[in-house]
Amino acid sequence: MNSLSRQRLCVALSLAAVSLSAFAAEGRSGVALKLIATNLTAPSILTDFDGGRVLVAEQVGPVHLMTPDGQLRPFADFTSKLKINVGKFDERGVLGIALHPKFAANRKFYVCYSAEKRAGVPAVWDHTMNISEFTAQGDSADLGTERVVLQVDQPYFNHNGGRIAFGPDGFLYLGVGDGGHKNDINKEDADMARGPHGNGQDLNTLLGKIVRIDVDKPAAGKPYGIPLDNPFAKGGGLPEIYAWGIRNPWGMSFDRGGKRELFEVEVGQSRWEEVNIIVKGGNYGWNLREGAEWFNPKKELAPLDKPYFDPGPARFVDPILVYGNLAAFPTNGQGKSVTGGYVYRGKALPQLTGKYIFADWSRHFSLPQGVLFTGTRGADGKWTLAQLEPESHAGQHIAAFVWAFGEDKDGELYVLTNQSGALGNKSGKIWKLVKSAP
Ligand SMILES: [Ca+2]
Repeated sequence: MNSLSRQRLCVALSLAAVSLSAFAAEGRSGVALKLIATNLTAPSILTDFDGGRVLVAEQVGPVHLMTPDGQLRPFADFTSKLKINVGKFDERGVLGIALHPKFAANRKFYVCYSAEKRAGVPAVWDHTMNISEFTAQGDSADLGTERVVLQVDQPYFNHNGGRIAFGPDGFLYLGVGDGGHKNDINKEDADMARGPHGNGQDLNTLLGKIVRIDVDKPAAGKPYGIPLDNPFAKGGGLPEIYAWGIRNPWGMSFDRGGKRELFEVEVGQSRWEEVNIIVKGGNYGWNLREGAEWFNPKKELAPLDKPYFDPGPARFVDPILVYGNLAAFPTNGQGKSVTGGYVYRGKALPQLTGKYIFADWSRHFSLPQGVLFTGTRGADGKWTLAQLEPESHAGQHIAAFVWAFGEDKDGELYVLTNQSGALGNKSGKIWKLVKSAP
């Protein structure tokens, strides 16, 4: 291991050793979770719509308009368009929604969802992820207005990513997972039909990438255009690629303040959960690196002391934060699967301003034990992790699976949860982060 890698490893391990009780000792958070809506399955998206209302999507298909007091009315229903196992654990479904930057004028919005395989996809592959444009009419959307913008074929049901967001540059960003199964490597030689994998470092697939496209200027026979300064706009890789080395981006959002940075989280394999700031042309390491370690794709709990294969002159972008996965660190780990959130820019909770608010899905695969976190950038640019312990839900977890976060027009944040960790019942809830009672 070279000295730089050793230094990174030490940073990562020291972060993992910080105990939850140490965070709690910092005192009251001043934050509470206020229950806004119930009776949902797995609420996967909450995003601003208009007139103080937000769009709320359930991963299993229904999309609602929600008023500030939690009243829901139907907006659209993707149920019939999905390939999904309702009732089971599933990473497919309605995965991303973003309004066009000029939505007020053109009423266009974009949805990323898991569809049946398109023609020509090998039979052994699982599904096709569609990113489609729709046009709202009043307070509902006719799915017949669909214009498919981009399709990504998926070999497995898991690691889809599918979060989408418009950047301050007006382009649409999409996080795509590595294709699934595990380790970004084929599970056995007999299964080579799903590819040799190594998708994260392969610049000729959109799997394992952050993608950036221009939905307003279709060009070169495609339903979208390529921003001129995309890293491979002139060759060397697929022109849609903005950043690579990505595993499973379950969370991607632009900071609405500061430098408008793009925050992304990487659900890890077995040892490290990550938070990244995505930069153009950045290589985020997967599957050569997990967190700050050299990853071993053949034995995921045993990191290597050198890269699994020679990355050549590749330079990797370090995560801004990591925490240990309980699978590898049963005493010092802090969760199982990171859920991305937002940089807080609202007014109600000034103590959170500028912090990245996110979560771990649950400390237990079958029990609801999600944990909220803050990431804080220090004066030296380094980030520190702390548990965010709502006074309404004191303790090591909030007694729910944390499916997603949402943000309204005021920059206030919402936590989207359910009690099953699967897509089966109506235990899903929406909570707003509010000031706690004095
Ligand atoms: Ca990484």
